[in-house]
Amino acid sequence: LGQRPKLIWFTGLSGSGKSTLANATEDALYGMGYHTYLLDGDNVRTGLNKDLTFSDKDRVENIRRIGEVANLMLDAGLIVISAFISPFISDRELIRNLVGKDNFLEIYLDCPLEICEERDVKGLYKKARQGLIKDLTGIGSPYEPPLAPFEVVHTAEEKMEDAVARLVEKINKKIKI
Ligand code: GGZ
Repeated sequence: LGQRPKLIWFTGLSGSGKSTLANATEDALYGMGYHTYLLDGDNVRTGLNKDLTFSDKDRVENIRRIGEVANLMLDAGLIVISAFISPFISDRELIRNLVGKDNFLEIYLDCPLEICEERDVKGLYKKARQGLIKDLTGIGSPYEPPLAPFEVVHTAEEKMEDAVARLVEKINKKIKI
């Protein structure tokens, strides 16, 4: 394959735009001829990880398994894109070390909690405020932002198309041969 395998790791709060941006980034890279695969909650938390909850312990296991699967996909030569909250620095560092520092492109979707809460696509924040969900990230469970990500997107400020164009240009430099 004419590509250098990389793991493009989106991290951020629920509602920060991970799925949207990850999907658009995958579409763009696929359109450029790259062989990609997108891992997200829709295909992982419903299948491989359907036994896991949102306790700290299960989030750690969720991310560990995703890292191992992504690592196999890198072995197969793919450009792997992932979109999980992945709230803990230590778990993301484990994956960085697992796949190799140069292969891990961490992208932080920096979006104020208030904005994520306003968007509340699935009504999870409302439920958390009502006390119906105890462990929602940002309310009852912590989120630890990356200290030195490959790239940051301020999703409340930047237009999605602009962010995708910027990301794709920067990613392309790392994956092209
Ligand atoms: C966080 C939750 C929770 C709780 C359900 N905390 O925005 P969404 O809805 O569509 O995506 C979120 C998804 C988070 O799963 P991850 O596997 O990415 O999380 S982690 O990396 O922390 O393991 C959210 C939904 O699941 N969701 N309950 N309590 N997100």
